Amino acid sequence: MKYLDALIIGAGFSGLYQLHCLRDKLKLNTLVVEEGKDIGGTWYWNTYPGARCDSESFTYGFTFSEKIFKNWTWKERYPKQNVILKYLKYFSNELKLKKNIVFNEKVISAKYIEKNNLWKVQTNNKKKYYTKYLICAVGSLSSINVPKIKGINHFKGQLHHSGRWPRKKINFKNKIVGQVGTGSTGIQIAPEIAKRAKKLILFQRSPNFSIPARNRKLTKKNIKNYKQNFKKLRNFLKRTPGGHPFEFPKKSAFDFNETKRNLLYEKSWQYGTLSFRATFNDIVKNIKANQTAVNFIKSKIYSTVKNKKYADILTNFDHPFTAKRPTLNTNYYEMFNKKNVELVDLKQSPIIKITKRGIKTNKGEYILDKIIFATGFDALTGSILKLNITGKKGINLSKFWSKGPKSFLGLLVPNFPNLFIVSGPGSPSVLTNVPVQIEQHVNWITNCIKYLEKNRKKSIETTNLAAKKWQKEIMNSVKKTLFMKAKSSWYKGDNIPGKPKTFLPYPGGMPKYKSECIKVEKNKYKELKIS
Ligand code: N01
Repeated sequence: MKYLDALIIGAGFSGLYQLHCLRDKLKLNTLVVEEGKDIGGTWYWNTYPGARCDSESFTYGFTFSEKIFKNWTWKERYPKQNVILKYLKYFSNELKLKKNIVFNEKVISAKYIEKNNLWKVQTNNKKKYYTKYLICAVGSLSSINVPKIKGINHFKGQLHHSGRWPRKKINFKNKIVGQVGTGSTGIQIAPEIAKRAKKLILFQRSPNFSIPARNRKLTKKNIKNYKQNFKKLRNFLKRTPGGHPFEFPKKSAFDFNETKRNLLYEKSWQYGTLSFRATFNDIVKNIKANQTAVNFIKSKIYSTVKNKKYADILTNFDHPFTAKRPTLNTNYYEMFNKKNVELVDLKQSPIIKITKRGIKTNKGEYILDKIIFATGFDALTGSILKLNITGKKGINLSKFWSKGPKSFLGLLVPNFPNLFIVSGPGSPSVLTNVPVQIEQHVNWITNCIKYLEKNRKKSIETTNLAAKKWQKEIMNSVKKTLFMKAKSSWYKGDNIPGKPKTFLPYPGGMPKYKSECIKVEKNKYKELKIS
């Protein structure tokens, strides 16, 4: 049994920075409990072939310390999974974080003991911790979604989910591989598997929009430039809606004739990065402007993919561009010109079951050596609810969120005093370049705890009213976007059977969100309950 000031669950980006802030700035007795064998969070688990971040490397890290920022050098435009892990190890070594982290320990429950104002946290190793503050830093995309397909346990070959990729290298040589899922992950894995396997059969349920990443080595000039402009870059990232190094222009798609518009799209297409969506200011909010982007992307797919049937399947979009998370790719569309790649349209021929030998659709059985599920996550709420958290009066979080997550700013939950969530539902989280949002969140939590400690307060809790108002703000903000026009998306919880259907992240942009957070802090948390 151990008594702590603060216990943080998870040793990814958020847990590591939160540990530094609470331990080193506030001098609190702090511990991180991590399920994995090492630090990294998302980047510890997602080791699948081709795993790389879609954010540009020089923006994908912490900016609170100029020294830490400048002493690390990103060498490619987009960082590979193992490079991000190296970066986090560098970060952790610089701040000597590991000594306050326990690994291989999974939190199985957390219960608020009202009479002592303490959280009792239990782990799978039968360890018990008592802590004043409990911080969930479990990541938005951690709880994997393995679809419940009939017969899944009967398959005799190997079956892997991208989010729990084995550490041991998998041999694809001479193998027939089936891959289910064509989101950000699937679009990264497939071209890598196609290079190595005898055959790749890709099972697509819905096509996703994908823009060429155009990864490259950073030149010495690029590196010097981003380091020299550290302060400017930091301020810029914090000012933009998504924490990315691009802004939306003033011009609408309709300020140009079709020829000029397509020339501008072509320029963005050649440039790569997630900034394609910012070619014009109205792509993400006006359905007609959006359609011009859709038409351009479709024309690119048709000019790349030689097999017309495949091009038709890949362009059969059921959502506007950006209504679901748009993806970046390296040779994804080009891959369909390879002889060893087959595309199966699950809209035409749905999977009936998994057999001993492979995948059976209503058009026949595909014999496979391996199946890869790139089927995503129970996003934003899944990893938090798995912790089995019980607040005041025995209220269980799963029950309290049974109709969707209720929180204030995604940070605090009514009935759950001194529980803080980093990048949780109700915060901009997955709609941003996540480390930028994490830094803002952790700073807010740290200031809040500092206030409580300085004023010798026992606890802080949000009210139901504040949570309701925030939920209303989320719903009002989402109306100004195209997100709800996606038939099915994990942003709305559609991918998990039985999950409440509600828009999960805050879509109003980081500057607006941040100003709300600052208001609460400046107001000395008056709209919250402090005792
Ligand atoms: O997961 P997804 P992901 N039968 O949920 C399909 C971040 N990320 O791991 O679209 C058949 O997006 C599903 O089909 P449909 C990023 O934020 C970032 O790819 O629901 N298919 C879809 O094609 C991203 O958005 C990076 O019809 C089934 C796919 O599986 C988030 O993580 C890299 C199915 C799931 O796509 C999640 O991405 C990777 C079924 N039963 C991830 N169930 C970078 O920064 C699901 N699917 C690069």
